[in-house]
Amino acid sequence: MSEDKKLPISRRNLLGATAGGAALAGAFGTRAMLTGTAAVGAATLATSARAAAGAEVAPGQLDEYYGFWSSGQAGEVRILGVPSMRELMRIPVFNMCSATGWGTSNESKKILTEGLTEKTKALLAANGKEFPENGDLHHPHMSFTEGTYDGRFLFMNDKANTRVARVRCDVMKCDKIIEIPNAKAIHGLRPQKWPRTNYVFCNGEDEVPMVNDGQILDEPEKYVNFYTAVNADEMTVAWQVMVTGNLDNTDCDYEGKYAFSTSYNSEMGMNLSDMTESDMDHVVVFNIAEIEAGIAAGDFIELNGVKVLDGRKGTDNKYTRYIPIPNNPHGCNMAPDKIHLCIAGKLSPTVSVIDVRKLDAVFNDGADPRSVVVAEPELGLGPLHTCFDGKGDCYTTLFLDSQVVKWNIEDAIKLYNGEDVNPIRAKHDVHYQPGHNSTVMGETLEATDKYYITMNKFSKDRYLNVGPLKPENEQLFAIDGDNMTLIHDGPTFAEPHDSIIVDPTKMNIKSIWERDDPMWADTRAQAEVDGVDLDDWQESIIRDGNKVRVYMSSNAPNFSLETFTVQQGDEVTVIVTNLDDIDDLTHGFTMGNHGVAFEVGPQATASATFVAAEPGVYWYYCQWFCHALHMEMRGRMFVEPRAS
Ligand code: K7E
Ligand code: CUA
Ligand code: CA
Repeated sequence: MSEDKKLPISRRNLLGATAGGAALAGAFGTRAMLTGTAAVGAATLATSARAAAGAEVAPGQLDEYYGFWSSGQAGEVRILGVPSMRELMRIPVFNMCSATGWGTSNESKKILTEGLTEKTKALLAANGKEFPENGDLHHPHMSFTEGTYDGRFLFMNDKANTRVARVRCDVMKCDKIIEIPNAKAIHGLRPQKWPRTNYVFCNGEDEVPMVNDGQILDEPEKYVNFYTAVNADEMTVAWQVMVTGNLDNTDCDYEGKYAFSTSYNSEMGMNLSDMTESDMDHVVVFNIAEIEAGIAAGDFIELNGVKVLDGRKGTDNKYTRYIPIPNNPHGCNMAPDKIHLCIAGKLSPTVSVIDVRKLDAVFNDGADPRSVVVAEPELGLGPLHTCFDGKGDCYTTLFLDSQVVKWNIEDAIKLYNGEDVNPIRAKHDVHYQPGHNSTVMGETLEATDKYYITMNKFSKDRYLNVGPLKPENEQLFAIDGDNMTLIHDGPTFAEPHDSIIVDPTKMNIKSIWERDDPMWADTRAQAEVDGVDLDDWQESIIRDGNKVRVYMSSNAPNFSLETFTVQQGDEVTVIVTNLDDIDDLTHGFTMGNHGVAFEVGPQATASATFVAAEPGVYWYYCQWFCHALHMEMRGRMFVEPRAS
């Protein structure tokens, strides 16, 4: 290569073929490298290390664990096998899905629209939409019973449109989505851990006027923020607490007493310099029993149908306490020792450790809020999130350092008390800029030291160039013993934001739908009115004014209707019931040129409605490969010209 054709300096050029920021760090001696493995090229390491760690998943072999992944601005949940990291399924939630018809089928549209406020419905209608077609899904978390996952539901937030959704784990489909009134930009979300998930705690990130009707605009001193408890069984808002400052991430204890939320904008600043002005922000602590007593005593205002309590700073209230924490804190993670809450400092290189047993005194005896902080170790630059191995060690991501730091809570407490100990056990480079991280069952009382996943925001020059938009990157480590061994390193599409890793023994997943599943209860009720038996072979075309309901069954490789005829301008609803009851035999229904396609799983019923606006012959077909004669599984819709 001639001098003038030299590539620009990049990590790859600097290091040769096996990229690794680890080697870079080692070569320049800028970071404490406490593990021996990190300096080896990541790609070669992963293959051999996987075998050594006993984490090989041969073709056809099942993974040890389920991983439930968020997808950030892609709006869906993904199911991965851990440790193979094979993507097993995608669950559309806040996005539109071409494959499954989420956002197109009547069943999904009902879920996407019914939980919206009237104001949002009107706003969307003015923009030609029935529901938001995007979402920003950050935090997927499973329902709990007595401190561990119970396999019933997953809950997740949509920051973009202030929503909370629930996924049924028996069929891995979303069954409820609600918009949270009053709050703006639901970000942090956690299910109650004890005694069970009666509440899903979630918080708005953005501050707005208490009544946001345009009367107050650029008067930030009149803005508030709302902490919300959703009734997890009914998917309704149980209560809200108004707070001072914004709210970022949330978690709760293992006793059902307290919930917590970080605030990076205690300043109530409206621009970057104002939001980062103060050395200390805070964590808000919510006292669940006092809030419930306040509701019972009528100490609330009703705002857009929600009971709202006043927990603002400076008011003499029993509902909240504000614990000063340095500096724009982010992650909020309750340790499985039931005692320690870890607050990541973000702009501060520290993690603040709160002993939740000391909170009673702050609420009841006026103890200094800072007295609950029992350790504040300096761990590195940009601490964002912490996860746990169940043995007293923590893993905290360092965004700016592109590292994970393993550290010990008890030693951090000793250091805080003046003892000469180093709580840091190891630092390991990750590629690059990690956000969330997870261990197996790590946010439950059954946390393990089995695997550790780090979800990194940048892949930079790590993969073949795919254009200006690069993939993100995630890395899986085996963490049993004292080592961290990299066993997977791979790109992901936007955005591996957060994940949980779940023991399959917690799950109870169906392989075939129940015929009377509530997902299509409305359709079943309509079929009864129409005199159609959804459980039997169907060839019924019901006309109801200009509405036409077309009932058909599928049985590989046939639809029960090879043709049906409607009139130009009819509103046509096609209802397909898949009478196949064989594992993995999904059909679909795609109506050509009408923007209609949906999945019909074994024993499921699904439907979509469209207007047959233009006369002609239109083919419909099954879009899920179901049989050797799958291509032949098709039929014609005749649209007769309107009689003039
Ligand atoms: Cu979970 Cu990014 Cu939404 Cu941290 S937040 S990274
Ligand atoms: Cu049925 Cu393809
Ligand atoms: Ca701040």
